Amino acid sequence: MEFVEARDAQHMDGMRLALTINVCGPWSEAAKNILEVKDIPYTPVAQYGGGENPDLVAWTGHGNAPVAVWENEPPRAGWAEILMLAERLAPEPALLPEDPGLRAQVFGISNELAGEWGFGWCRRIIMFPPPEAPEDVGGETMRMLRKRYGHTPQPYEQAPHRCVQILDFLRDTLDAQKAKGSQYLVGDGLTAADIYWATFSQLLEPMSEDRNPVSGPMRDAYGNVGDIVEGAKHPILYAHRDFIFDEHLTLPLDFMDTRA
Ligand SMILES: N[C@@H](CCC(=O)N[C@@H](CS)C(=O)NCC(=O)O)C(=O)O
Repeated sequence: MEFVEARDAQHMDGMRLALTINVCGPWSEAAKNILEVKDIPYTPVAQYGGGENPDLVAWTGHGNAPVAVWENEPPRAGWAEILMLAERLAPEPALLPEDPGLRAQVFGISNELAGEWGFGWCRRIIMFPPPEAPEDVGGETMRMLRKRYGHTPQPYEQAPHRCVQILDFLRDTLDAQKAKGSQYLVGDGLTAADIYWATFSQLLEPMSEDRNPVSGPMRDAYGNVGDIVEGAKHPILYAHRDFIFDEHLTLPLDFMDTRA
């Protein structure tokens, strides 16, 4: 991926999307996939994971990723705001159903995956040292990540149980949908909820390296979910994400910096 530095991207037109460089970040991957499904061209902007990202902060007010900046509109950093921006710029294909009940389901499921104390949030907490560990354990990157994402409404030890609760819920939802003849999480077509699960599922078990090039210690960290979450690796969750990637998204995942 041809990343552009924030200090240069801020002077460019169109859509600029800050993405964590060289990392398979599920929030970043989801934002990318939403734009790609809708054929919205974007300039990938480098965000350095766990870094201060001073140029990005000066430009957008945010130091993490993703951040979507369309022309000279206010930057969007939350998953729902990025989704709504994409829906506005390219209404088709819609990733939100028109029916308010189905729409609420898409927002609800997506928030269970991408919201605070959702699946992604809790999986990240599981990767952190325990809260009582000294601030400098794991170096500067870990210190920054704990500072940004270590605040939780419940104690850290609840995080694996929360992951299981969400994974069981997704399994039950997919089972019920299958019984109705649908392979999608909501209704009978692709929605944002499917994209969020396909991307966030990398934190349950990354796809094979030919599909997701995450490697080394990061691959281990993504797949080692611990005993409690291990029991919720339901086959239907993998079948769904493979279907979504094969039918609707681009493979292999592309998050590595290709600049010379
Ligand atoms: N603001 C996002 C969440 C973004 C988020 O959690 N980003 C993480 C993904 S691991 C990140 O940028 N981590 C690297 C960093 O903070 O430097 C949302 O609400 O959708």
